[in-house]
Amino acid sequence: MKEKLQKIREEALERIQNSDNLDKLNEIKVSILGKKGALTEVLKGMKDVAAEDRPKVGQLVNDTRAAIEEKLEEVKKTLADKMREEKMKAEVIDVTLPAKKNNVGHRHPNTIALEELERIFIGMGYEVVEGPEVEYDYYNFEALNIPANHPAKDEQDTFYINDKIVLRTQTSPVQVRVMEKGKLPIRMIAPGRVFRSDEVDATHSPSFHQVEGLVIDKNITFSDLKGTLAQFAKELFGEDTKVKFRPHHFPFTEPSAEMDVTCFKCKGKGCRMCKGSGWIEILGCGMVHPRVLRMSGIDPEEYTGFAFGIGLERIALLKYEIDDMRLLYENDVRFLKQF
Ligand code: 2U9
Repeated sequence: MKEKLQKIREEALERIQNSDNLDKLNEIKVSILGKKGALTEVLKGMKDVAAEDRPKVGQLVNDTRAAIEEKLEEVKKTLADKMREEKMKAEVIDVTLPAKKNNVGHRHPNTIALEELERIFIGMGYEVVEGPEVEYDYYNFEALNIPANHPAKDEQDTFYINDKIVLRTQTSPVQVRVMEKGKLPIRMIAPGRVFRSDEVDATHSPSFHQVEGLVIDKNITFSDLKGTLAQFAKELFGEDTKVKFRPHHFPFTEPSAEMDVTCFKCKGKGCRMCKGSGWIEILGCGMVHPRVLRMSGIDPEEYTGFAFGIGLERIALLKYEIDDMRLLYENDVRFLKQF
């Protein structure tokens, strides 16, 4: 028995010592100390040992087990240390490598232009109000003095949901809804998406954005309109920007005008940007038509107002010298990351 234990011990210690990974070490442990392990088999044979020898043999078995366990622990620690060291070596960080480039998102040119317009008008005391994109025909046309036979109402120009509901063709319905509430004076801008049944090309899209403005108070005159929009143009395009107003026609304003600014690229000399004229058209405007005021419950004898409409994409294209509106809708990252 003694020799047998001695043999188990020697063999085990040697195998443990030679084991080169933790899995193998565990296999060895099971093969010696496990249920069917060599040492366990010896223990099972204890019943055949003479009673007087049992304490001695028992002691020997315990010593053998302790020696093996101690060796197992020792080698396990050595192997774990070795593995950790190898892992550390493999994972060494080269701090001289160039840093990984993080892609940062960019604001869309429309968003940049909108935030700029909002900043300017908020600075002048205007409120920003939004409203529904799906509108009643009444708010989109009738309340704005656009008659039933007006070409804008044609199915060619307007997306109809049914005979009473449309996709708004302008953000003016938002202003009508504010006027109806009856809280005066009004100083507001209504930015948002609008829809027109246009073919897509470099300057048209079936869905684009407007920023419309409305001011209503006692004694508002065309001078207020001119002063406000001239100041707006200076803030948007630079202090040396001049404006001019050309007579125009809109059903919802009377008189109506279009406003041009001196070309910010050539300062009025004439270039490709302004098609040689020195002027660039940027918005439509006018004094709110008395019928529009009356329809929303405002007395045109007591209150007057002015309104304007700006195409947001037009401002973005001009400011960033982009020559095709379609680039604004494709959302190609290579295009967007320039802004
Ligand atoms: C109310 C009364 C009047 C809004 C106005 C324009 C002139 C205008 C165009 C600019 C470029 C549309 O996007 S565009 O094609 N808009 O020229 N819009 S006055 O007038 C209003 C609005 C609301 C109650």
